[in-house]
Amino acid sequence: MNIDFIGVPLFYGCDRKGVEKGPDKLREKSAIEVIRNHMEVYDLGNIYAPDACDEDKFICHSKMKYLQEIADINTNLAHQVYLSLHAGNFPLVIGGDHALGLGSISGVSKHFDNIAVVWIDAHGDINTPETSPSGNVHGMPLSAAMGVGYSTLRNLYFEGRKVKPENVHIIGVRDLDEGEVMLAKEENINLYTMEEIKEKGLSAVLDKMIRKIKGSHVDAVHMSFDLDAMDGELVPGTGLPIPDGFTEDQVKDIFKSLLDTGLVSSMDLVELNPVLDKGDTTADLSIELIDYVVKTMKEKQ
Ligand code: B3U
Ligand code: MN
Ligand code: MN
Repeated sequence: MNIDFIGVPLFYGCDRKGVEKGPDKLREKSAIEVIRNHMEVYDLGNIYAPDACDEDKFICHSKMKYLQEIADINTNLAHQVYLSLHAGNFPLVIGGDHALGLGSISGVSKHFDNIAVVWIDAHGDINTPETSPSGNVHGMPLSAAMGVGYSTLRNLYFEGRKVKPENVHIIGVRDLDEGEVMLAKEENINLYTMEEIKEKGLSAVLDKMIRKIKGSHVDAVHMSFDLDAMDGELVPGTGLPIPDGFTEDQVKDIFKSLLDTGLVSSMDLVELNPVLDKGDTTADLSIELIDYVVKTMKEKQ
């Protein structure tokens, strides 16, 4: 299996510039060479992101910023991810903000019959235009992937739901909006909060999640990693660092447990903002985590 490195220079989902520089920053930091130490890799370049005018951001929808741009970029990403999987490769999608998660999931969902999504994040990203406090679409991709929210997003790439809510696992969460709490309950989403992890320990929580994933008879797991899942001190180069997050070792434990299932088909790494970074702290950490994932995948082969 080869790795397909796919950049998504998208900031429209968080409405804060800098995050679109993530993919090129990681290339500069030798991401491709680091991956190639373990596995063959193809750099598929960046998905085209059209320029948009700040004043026009609500032109398509009064409660969602840059809806059309995000939908167009995500549709192209979905197709790229689908083609990558179809060729027998592992799409590694580098953001850019987390709105791209919808494109990734859509591509994975077209290729496989029944998928699980593990969303590693301080946030739920299951808002809808009605519950969102910000209008930022990076807070909405996972609900759209489950078939909840506005039609343009729900029906991206192909019509209807991309993942069943009971196959959605959100881990590391510690900043949910009110509407998100309600939706998680209504839809029976699996939430593994930081509170629960502190109380029971990460390995007990991971055991529970892995058991559930294995019992759900999915044919693939998409792993979507938002850097803000980590402790705010470790990731200054992300939009809004939040305290009480994961350590580097904990994130590696999550990756390892998932990769050990042999089900992980694809991965996102998102919300690296090189402009906000202190030195290259967050970029270097991202490289270390990519190295770890690919090394672990190689050992499994
Ligand atoms: N839940 C809030 C904040 C947020 C979501 N994702 C990030 N921040 N990074 C919202 O705007 O939906
Ligand atoms: Mn996120
Ligand atoms: Mn987040």
